[in-house]
Amino acid sequence: MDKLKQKFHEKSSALRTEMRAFSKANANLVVDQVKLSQVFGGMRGVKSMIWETSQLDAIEGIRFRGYSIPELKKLLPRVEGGKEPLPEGLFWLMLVDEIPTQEDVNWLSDEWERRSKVPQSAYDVLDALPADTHPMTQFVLAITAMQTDSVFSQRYAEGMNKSDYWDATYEDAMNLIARLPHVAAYIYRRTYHGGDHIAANENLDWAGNFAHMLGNTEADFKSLMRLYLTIHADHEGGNASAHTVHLVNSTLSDVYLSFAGGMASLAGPLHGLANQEVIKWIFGMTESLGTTKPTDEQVAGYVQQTLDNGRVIPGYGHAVLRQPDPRFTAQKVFAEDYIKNDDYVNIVWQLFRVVPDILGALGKVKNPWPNVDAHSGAILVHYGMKEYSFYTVLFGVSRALGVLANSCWSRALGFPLERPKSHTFEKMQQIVKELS
Ligand code: HAX
Repeated sequence: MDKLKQKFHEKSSALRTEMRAFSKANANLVVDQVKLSQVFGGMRGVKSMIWETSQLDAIEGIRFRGYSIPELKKLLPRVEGGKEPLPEGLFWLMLVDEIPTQEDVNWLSDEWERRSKVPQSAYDVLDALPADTHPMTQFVLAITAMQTDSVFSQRYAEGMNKSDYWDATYEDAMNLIARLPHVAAYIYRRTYHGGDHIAANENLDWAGNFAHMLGNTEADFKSLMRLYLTIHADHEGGNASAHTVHLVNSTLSDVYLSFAGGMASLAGPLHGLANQEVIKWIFGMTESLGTTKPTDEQVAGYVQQTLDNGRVIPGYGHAVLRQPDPRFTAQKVFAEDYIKNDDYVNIVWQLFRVVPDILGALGKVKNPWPNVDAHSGAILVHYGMKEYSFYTVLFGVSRALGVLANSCWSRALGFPLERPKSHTFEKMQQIVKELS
C-alpha cells in the first residue's frame, strides 16, 4: 500500500468510528430548519451534508482544512525557486489533513506521472468529435470514456466487500487526477492547434507539466497554473459541481461517471462557465466601446446596458459569499506581482471599482462582489490563451482535487445513498395550510 493510501486508511478508519458513534448518539437533534424560501430558493444554506476537505464562510471565504489561501501560499511546498503552492500539496492536505513535506509532494508528482497513461479509446472518442465541439463537452465525454478502466466498477462486478470501497475509490481518484491534464491538453491542442500535440515532460510537476502540454513555455505561465489549479480545487460540498459528484457517487457510481456528472454541472454559465463568460463579455465591451482603455463612465454604461438586456454581470455575485472572493484576490495579487500594465487586467480591476455599486443599487443582489471567475480570463489572455471556451476545462482539472478527495472520504466513511424529499406544489400548499 502506498504511503498516502496508508495514511488515508488510518485517518479515515479512526474518523469513521468516531463519526458513527457521534451520529448515533445525537441522531434526533435538530441541526437546521428549512424555510419555505429555501424550498423555492434552490435549497440555499440548508445544512444537510458532511464535507471534510474545505469550509466556506460568507465573509471570510474558503478555508481548506482550516487554512486560508494566503496561509496555504506560505505553507504548501513549491518548486525550487517558485512562489506559488503546488496543487499536489493541497490534495495531500485535503486527503489526510496534514501539510505535506517537499518529499511528500515530490512523491505525489511522480505517482501521478506513473498513473497518467490515458487509454487510447478516450483519445479515439475525442478524435471522433467535430473540432468545434465545446471543450467542456469533450472533457465530459473523455472522462466518461476512461470509465472502462475503473477499478471500482471492475471490483464491484467481482463482488467487492463494502469495506474495500474506499480502496478502489482511492485508486480511481488517483488515476483520474493523474490523467486529467493529459486529456485537457489533448482537447486544447486538437481544438485550437490542429492536433499538434506536445509530449509530456515527466520531470515536471502536475501543473507545470499541464502548462507545458498546453504549449506555453513561459515559466510564469507554469507558476500561474500552479496557483490556478490550487485555488479552484474545492469550495465545500454544496456548490453545484461538488454536490453533483457527491450525489452521483453516492449511488456507488464510480468516480469517472460521477466526476463527468460534476463537470456537466460546472459547464453551466451560472457556475464554472462564468469564467469564459466574463472575458467574452469584456471583449464585447471593448469592441462595442472601441477601446481597451475605457473610462469608468463608459464601463458603468456597459454594465447598465447588460442589466437592461436582462442579463447577469458574469463574475459577480455568489450563492454563499458576501465579500470579494479570496480566490479573486489571490489572482489579483498574482497579476500585481507578475503582470505590469495589461489593458484587460486593468479592466478587471476597473470593474471591481465600478460594478459593486451598480449591483448594490439594484437592491436584490445579495453579493455585489467579484467571485473566482471575474479575474482568471484576463490573466490567461495576458499569457496568450485567448481561447476562452477552454477556460472551464482548466477549472475542472483543478476541481477534481477537492471532489475526488471527498469521494474517497465518502466511501471510507460509508455515507449512504443521497435522497432528499420533494413535494408537489399542492402538497406544499397543504403543509403550509396546516402550519399556519
Ligand atoms: N448580475 C445581475 N444580477 C445578479 C447577479 C449578477 N452578477 N447576481 C445576482 N443577481 C440577481 C439574480 O439573478 C437574482 O435576480 P432575480 O430575483 O431577478 O432572479 C437576484 O440578483 C438575487 O440573486 P442572489 O440571491 O444574489 O444570487 P443567487 O444565489 O441566486 O445566485 C449566482 C448566485 C452566482 C448564480 C449569481 O450571483 C449570478 O448569476 N452571477 C453571475 C454568474 C456568475 O458569475 N457565476 C459564477 C459564480 C461562482 C461560481 O460558481 N463559479 O464557478
